[in-house]
Amino acid sequence: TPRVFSGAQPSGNLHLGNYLGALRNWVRMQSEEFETIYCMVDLHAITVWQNPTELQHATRELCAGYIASGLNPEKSILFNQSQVPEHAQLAWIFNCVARMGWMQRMTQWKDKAGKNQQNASLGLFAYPALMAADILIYHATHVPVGEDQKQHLELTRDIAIKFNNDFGVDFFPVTEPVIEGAATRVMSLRDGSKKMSKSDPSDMSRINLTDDAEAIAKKIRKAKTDPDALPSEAEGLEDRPEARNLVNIYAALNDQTIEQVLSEVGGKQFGEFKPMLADLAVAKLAPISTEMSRLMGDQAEIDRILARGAERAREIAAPILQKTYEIVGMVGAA
Ligand code: AQP
Repeated sequence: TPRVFSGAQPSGNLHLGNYLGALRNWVRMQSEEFETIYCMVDLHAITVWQNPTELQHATRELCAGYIASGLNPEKSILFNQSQVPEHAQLAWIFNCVARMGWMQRMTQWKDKAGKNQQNASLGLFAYPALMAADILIYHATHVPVGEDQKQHLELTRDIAIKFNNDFGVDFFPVTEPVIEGAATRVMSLRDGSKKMSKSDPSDMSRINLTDDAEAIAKKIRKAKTDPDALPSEAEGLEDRPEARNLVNIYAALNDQTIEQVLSEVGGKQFGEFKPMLADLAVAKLAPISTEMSRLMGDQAEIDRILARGAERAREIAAPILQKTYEIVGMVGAA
């Protein structure tokens, strides 16, 4: 069976972008057809400063968010990255395979490091090599992610290909990105040119999976829009990024196409459309948020799920790391 791997950073609250762009697809792939492995990538989170107490809380809450969204720890392997040391071990090998120039071209690096690259962590620069290790330590072939991760997945393929070439082996698979659904790039509610993200300082820019009905309604009511009515055709959304984003979110939450949505709401003002969107978002997200807080009531159970997941993950990862060491020529590996 083909193997699926993906993950999210415990660097803040899970938001609607994570849910529509990633999590929902992870749940869909949890089937007879695939073996599914989903990680909380805490080693990635610390590439920028994380308060240790908050990191612990965010990691457990992320696990609760995975389960509340529909991931089943019996069907999928759910675990925390740092509890499977093989990720960091393989990442070191990949640091030695990947080239500085490849990393320098990454748009996430450029965006997150900003103008002061000299002051960014070395880990932030090497982020994509660790991500390649996350995927390839399981020989995963399918990686469901949002649009923003496309470039990192191409780099994962480059690393696999270069490793195989350098050592004359056919060992690491070339992975396929799975970027699917109506909302592969959900934008900020405050700025239609920026993606919704955990690290945006404005909480009004995103809908968190932990938000209650009132907070969701308020954020949608205050979302940036333009003064025009909604168009009845998709072309009418061109050059209207905020309007397009809200229609897109509606379509994704309601499992409809943009065209279907516009045939129903075309001509309406935002004053009328926003409450419809808020009701829909509350209906879809409130059960997740309720389940998350229930799960967070028993942290020992979450820790048990993570420990069990790490054990199962290591059963797959350890032999692949050993084989990698052997290929590279490390004494004691074979
Ligand atoms: N806005 C989004 N729309 C669709 N998919 C998204 N993803 C993230 N944002 C959107 C997808 O969610 C998965 C987990 O990604 P992450 O943990 O890196 O989340 P983030 O919110 O992107 O986190 P940060 O800390 O705010 O990082 P930056 O700002 O650097 O992106 C991934 O599959 C991602 O594609």
